Amino acid sequence: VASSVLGFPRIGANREVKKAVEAYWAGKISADELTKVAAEVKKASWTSVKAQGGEFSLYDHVLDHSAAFNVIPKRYQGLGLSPLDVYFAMGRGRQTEGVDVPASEMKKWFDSNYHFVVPEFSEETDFKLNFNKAVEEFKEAKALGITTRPVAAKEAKPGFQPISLLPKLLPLYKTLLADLKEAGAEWVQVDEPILVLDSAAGLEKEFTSAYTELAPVAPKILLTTYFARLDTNVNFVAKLPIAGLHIDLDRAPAQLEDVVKAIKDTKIVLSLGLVSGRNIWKTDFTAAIKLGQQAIETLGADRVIVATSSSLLHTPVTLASEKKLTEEQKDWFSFALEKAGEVTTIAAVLSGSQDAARRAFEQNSDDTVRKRVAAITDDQLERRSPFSVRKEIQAKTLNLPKFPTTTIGSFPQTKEIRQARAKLGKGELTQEGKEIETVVRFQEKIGLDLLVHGEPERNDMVQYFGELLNGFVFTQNAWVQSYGSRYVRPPIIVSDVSRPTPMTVKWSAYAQSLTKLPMKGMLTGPVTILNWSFPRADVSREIQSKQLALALRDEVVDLENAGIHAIQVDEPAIREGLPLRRSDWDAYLKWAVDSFKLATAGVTDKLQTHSHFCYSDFDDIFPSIQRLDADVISIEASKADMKLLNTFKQYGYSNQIGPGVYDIHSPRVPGGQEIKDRLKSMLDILPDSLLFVNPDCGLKTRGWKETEASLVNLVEGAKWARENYA
Ligand code: THG
Ligand code: ZN
Repeated sequence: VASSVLGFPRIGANREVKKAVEAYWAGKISADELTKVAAEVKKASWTSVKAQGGEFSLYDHVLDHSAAFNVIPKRYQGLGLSPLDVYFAMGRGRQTEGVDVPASEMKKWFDSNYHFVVPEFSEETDFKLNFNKAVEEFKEAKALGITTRPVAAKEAKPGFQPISLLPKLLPLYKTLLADLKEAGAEWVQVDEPILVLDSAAGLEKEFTSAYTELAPVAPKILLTTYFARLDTNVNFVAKLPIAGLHIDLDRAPAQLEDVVKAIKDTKIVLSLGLVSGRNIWKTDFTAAIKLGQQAIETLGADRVIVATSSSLLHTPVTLASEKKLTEEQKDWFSFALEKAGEVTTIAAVLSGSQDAARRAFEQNSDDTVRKRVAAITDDQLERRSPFSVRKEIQAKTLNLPKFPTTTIGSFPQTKEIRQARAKLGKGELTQEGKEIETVVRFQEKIGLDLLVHGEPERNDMVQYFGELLNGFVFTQNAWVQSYGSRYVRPPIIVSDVSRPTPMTVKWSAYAQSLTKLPMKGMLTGPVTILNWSFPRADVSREIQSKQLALALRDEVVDLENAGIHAIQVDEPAIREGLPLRRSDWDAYLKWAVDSFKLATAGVTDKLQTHSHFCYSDFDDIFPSIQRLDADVISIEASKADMKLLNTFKQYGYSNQIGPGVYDIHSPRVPGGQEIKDRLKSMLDILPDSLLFVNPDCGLKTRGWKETEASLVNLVEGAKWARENYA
């Protein structure tokens, strides 16, 4: 029984790649030096994993394919930039002498916290093969004496149908695959995660003709699916001219039987995704081996490969970097390098050359928490009065002008504040206190209406709460890529969750004491804390979410009692947590929305609740957004068109909305006119009494200079709106 890994983290054990990329952007190192760092990290992961898979990227693997196939929008061409700088300009925008281009749109990769750069196909796209990354990496590894299995992702973007362009793209794939074969690759992994979506059911014809054309010139194709089940799509997949098929048995173990049955009479080799690429728990060997044996029984050992369920991109590099976890905790977990080891072990057990090890992880449970979850009632989920009543009451308490200006919560995090936070530990109102005062005075000076304290005490909006709640464990170096050079360190939920003491009250109350303007409290919602953590594997996501909701409910009530009149509970991850198959949506949306309401409904009508969503791709779950019943929601609408706002209108959304008036993910400063134009197009659709004016996300990653310039323009835009829409 063979074993394989579908892909590996590319950050490097000590964040070498992240640091080098940022140093290159800052002009501190050259392109050659950057390439050298990348080569060393690739070498380290290929040698330590002996990986068959192992695609690398300096920013995003989807962007790599766009660059390779010349899917480069006009605005990035003819700027006199090197190919590498064009690549980075597409990823993050660029504002240097003579060049001013915004970034391409980013979207969440299926249901993960990873963002990919969305390729912009158009009739004008001049498809050609600029370089062949797969071949280059294959040769690079081969020179090190390692035979990797290159990865060629096909157009696997959820919700996008550039299928009409397939005839233009196919010849390029043909060249790419033929070159790989010529370079000596035996297998090629072709990622088609789209096959786990309902929408792929209509693509049988396209798949059949594409693969019939590719197979004869390509190395053996391992068609790779992940994150959910193939369902009936397996019926046509089994007939494709492919040599191997990979399925995710971590997310969808029940599909094994159907898939085995469908390919039984073919020669297709089945790659079993037994080791999770999405969590950090040790694999349940007993269950994995049982699935492996089940496959071998019908297909024979020669036709079975043991693999990770997906790329390990979504897991941290290695447990070896963790010096603070207890031995017991280390025994529960498995990161990318350890998972590569598990894959080999399971394959060895299935081949009969090794005994199965026992998986040991025991959880503690907290009876008080369990009882409280069991006792949740429906009226705990509802505010006291409907929005129309609350709106009047809140208008008196908060006294905000029309088109109120506000921000999403975080302000720039300078090196000084990061260092102070690391040195002092939590809870000491010294450096952070000074920073809060600076941020408050800054907002007063700029003329914002609803203030925030800026969150200087927080590293990450999820990690911060995890550290203060019972039931979580933390790592020192378990970074996972979120987008480009930005990484997060998800906390790990290991037992029942509760709140030992208030978490944010001291900061918010202090910030409010500094100003007469209203201060907004800032919390992260239960669904988002859950989605951006590594959840437990022994308890449902629903239970974990409700435990988090109860802890947050207490915090919200404490904030109100401390004199805060507006509280934002962010749920940016609510959409990404949506199951990939439509038939699973309702159950998820029920507990996800209930959790948010449970967290926010414990207050009086005077309290204005806010919520924020990043990448607001929720046309299709709109009724659930409505059901949240937040008094104000802020959404990303700066890059997308105004389609989303039309959805709000169409559903008769009547609570308040702040569609982002500019994109904070890029260092670019939006012009004053640009913001007015945006407001104008928003007001063409939405009633003026509902509109808040804000950026599209938190300002943590921005510098102070561009933040000031941008917010000055934003406030000017709101004033303009007040004059013109009186
Ligand atoms: N927290 C978590 N997940 C997220 C976000 C978040 N996913 C979506 C979105 N926000 C992604 N955005 C970011 C923005 C900034 C950073 C990471 C993800 C970031 N990271 C620092 C870095 O890579 O240099 C490291 C973080 C730190 O210093 O603690 O700035 O907000 N969980
Ligand atoms: Zn956001």
